[in-house]
Amino acid sequence: MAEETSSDCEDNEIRVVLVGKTGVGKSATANLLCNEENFFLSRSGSSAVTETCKHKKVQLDDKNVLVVDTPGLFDSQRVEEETKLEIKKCIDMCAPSIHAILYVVSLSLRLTPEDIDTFNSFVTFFGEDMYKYTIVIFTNPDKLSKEGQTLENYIVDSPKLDAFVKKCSNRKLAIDNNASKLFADQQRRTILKYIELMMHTNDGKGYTNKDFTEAGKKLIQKTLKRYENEYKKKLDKAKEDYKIQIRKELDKEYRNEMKRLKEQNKKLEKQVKDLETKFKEQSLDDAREEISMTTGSKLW
Ligand SMILES: Nc1nc2c(ncn2[C@@H]2O[C@H](COP(=O)(O)OP(=O)(O)OP(=O)(O)O)[C@@H](O)[C@H]2O)c(=O)[nH]1
Ligand SMILES: [Mg+2]
Repeated sequence: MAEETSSDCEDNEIRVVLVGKTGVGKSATANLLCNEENFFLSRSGSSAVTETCKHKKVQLDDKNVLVVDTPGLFDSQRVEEETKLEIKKCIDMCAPSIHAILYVVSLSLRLTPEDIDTFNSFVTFFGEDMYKYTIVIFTNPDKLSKEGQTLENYIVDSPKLDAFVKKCSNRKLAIDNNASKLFADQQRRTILKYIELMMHTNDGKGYTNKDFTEAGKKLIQKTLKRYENEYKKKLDKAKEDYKIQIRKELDKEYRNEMKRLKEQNKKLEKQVKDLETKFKEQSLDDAREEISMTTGSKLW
C-alpha cells in the first residue's frame, strides 16, 4: 500500500511525531527528546494543553532531528475531526515523510475504552502501515515500580494494548519524564537508538501522506466540507446583517429627510400666508387710494 520514497534519509534528518491521548505526556517526552525544559508546553490539567501541532529542529549527536508535538487525539472539548485534521497538518510538516511515530501511553492513567478507541481511530486514519513506524512510549514508569508491577505484566493485562504493541513489533519503551538530567540524557539516547534501529528495519524509508487510508482521506474531505459550509453560513449571515444595518441607516436617513422637508414645507406655507396677507393689505390700501383719488374723499 505504501508508496515510499527511496531517498527519505538523503536529507540526513530524522522526523519524529508524538501522538496519543490528551495528558499522557507527549509534550513532556518531546521536551526530553529535544533536551529542552519547556519548549513544548507540558502541564497537568483536565483540558488539552497542546492545541496545535508544534515542531522543533534539534541536533542530537550528529543527527538532525525534527520533533513534532501534536494535540491529544481525544478531548471532549475538541471536535475529533478537527484534531485529526491538525494531525494531518503535522504530517505535512514532516514532509516528505515521517521516520518515527511515538505513540505515548501514560502508566499513571487507567486504560479506558477511550484508549482502545484511540488505537482504533489511529489505525483507521493512518492505515495498517503505520505500525511499521511506531514505537509505544510508556510515561510515568514510577507508577509501576510503586505497585510492584512490570511493564510486560501491565501490557498483557490489557489484551487490546497487548495486540497493539505486538503489531508494532513489540517496540516499546518506558520513559520517565521526571528523571534527573543524567538519566534524561540516557533516555534521549535510548529513544534515538530505538528510532534508528526501526529506520534500519524500514530501509530508511518513512511514512508518507500517500499512505493515508481512504477513510483518512474521506475524513479530511468531510472536515474541509464542514469548514466550507460553516464559512458559507457565516458569510450569508454577515451579508444579511449588513443588509439589515444598511436598511436601518437608510430608514433613519429617510425619516430625518422627511422631517426636514416637513419643517421646510411648514416654513414655506407660513411665508406664503404672510405674503398673501401682505398682498391683501396692499391691495386694499391701493383700492382705497384709488377711490379717494377719484372721489376726492377719504373713505377711512
Ligand atoms: N511523574 C511523571 N509525570 C509526567 C511524565 N510525563 C509527563 N508527566 C506529567 O504529565 C502531565 C501532562 O503532560 P503533557 O506533556 O502536558 O501531556 P500531553 O500529552 O502533551 O497533553 P496534551 O497536550 O494536553 O495532549 C504534566 O504535568 C507532565 O509533567 C512522567 O514520565 N512522569
Ligand atoms: Mg501536549
